[in-house]
Amino acid sequence: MIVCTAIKKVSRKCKYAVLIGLLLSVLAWKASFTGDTNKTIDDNFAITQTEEDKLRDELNSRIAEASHTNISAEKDECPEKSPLLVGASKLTFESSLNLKDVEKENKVVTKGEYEPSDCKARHSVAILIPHRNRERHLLYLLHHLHPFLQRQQLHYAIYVIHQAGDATFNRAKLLNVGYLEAIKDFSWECFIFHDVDLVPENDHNLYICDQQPRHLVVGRNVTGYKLRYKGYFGGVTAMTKDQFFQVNGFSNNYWGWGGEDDDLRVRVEQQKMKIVRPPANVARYTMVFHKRDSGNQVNKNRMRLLRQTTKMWRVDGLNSCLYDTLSVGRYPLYVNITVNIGQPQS
Ligand code: UD2
Ligand code: MN
Repeated sequence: MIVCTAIKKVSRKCKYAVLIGLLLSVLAWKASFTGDTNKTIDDNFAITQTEEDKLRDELNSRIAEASHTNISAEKDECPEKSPLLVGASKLTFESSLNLKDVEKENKVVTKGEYEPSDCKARHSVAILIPHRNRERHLLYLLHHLHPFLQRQQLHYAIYVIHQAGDATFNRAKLLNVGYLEAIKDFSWECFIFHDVDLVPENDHNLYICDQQPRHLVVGRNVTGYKLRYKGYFGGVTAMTKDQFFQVNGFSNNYWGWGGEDDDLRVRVEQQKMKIVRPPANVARYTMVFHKRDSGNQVNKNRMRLLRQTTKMWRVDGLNSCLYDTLSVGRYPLYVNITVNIGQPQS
């Protein structure tokens, strides 16, 4: 939609340029004739001096209008640090909350996408959320995440990648699908891979990418806000389009719970990238309580798969991610991609 507005502006400007061009050539042509010939032309074209003046005035006012529109369209870049940040927030999870209310609170979001109206965002970020049967968690996340991202003055879109059917869940493959589908919409430079049940508590935890892959969950309420273990890379991570491409994305072979986040860490470290984290006092999340979902039992193969990552990463990832997109719904607050990703082999 943003692209469309830009195209409309450019094509309007082109029309004015063509009009001016035409007028100038008519004037030049007229100037090259004198006396009687001039009169003949006037008669033929029936353009009188008054009409010519009127036309010129009209054009001038159109040009003035166009350049005015242009000035207001060229926004200044947003400040390096958003003045809208508030720091730690007290999160609420009201059981009475519903989607219509959250939509009403976020009228500035169109088809899951937002950009600041008063300045040009410094970052374009796609948020990818793997999902099945967690509607309530999704609602809480949308409720908190939209204003959170707006306070960070980002250009962003939220994509929910919904696994169709009831085969074993595959978080990592859904995130690969999200990446491949989102880059068809826009050249997002940064991707946030985001669990549906993790709500950020502090808006100084910036949803942007860096020279190195970023892990945004240092602590969660349920683990006393401590890092689970040194190489922990689960929950919410931020990688640029190029970083994720360089590691060939996630493995597609982790069906069920666990291991896929460690596999991504191995890929990242193998490319000599180093995981960085925001300070512990801001990288804090509330995880909405849940039990292990049916269809997402512990993946017993995960240790075996992890031992093969350094051999397999080249042939297992974005370049081998096969799926059928069943539908793409552009809802007010997110883009929903429902996808058939198949089932585990064996
Ligand atoms: C941890 C990691 C998570 C992932 C997982 C192992 C943290 C904070 N998170 O989460 O990133 O590595 O372990 O796979 O450490 N989901 C559904 N429907 C389902 C099952 C899963 O939508 O039926 C999605 C949802 O986005 C959920 C995510 O997958 O947040 C991870 O699953 P989980 O929340 O059951 O696993 P958890 O909390 O142990
Ligand atoms: Mn969880």
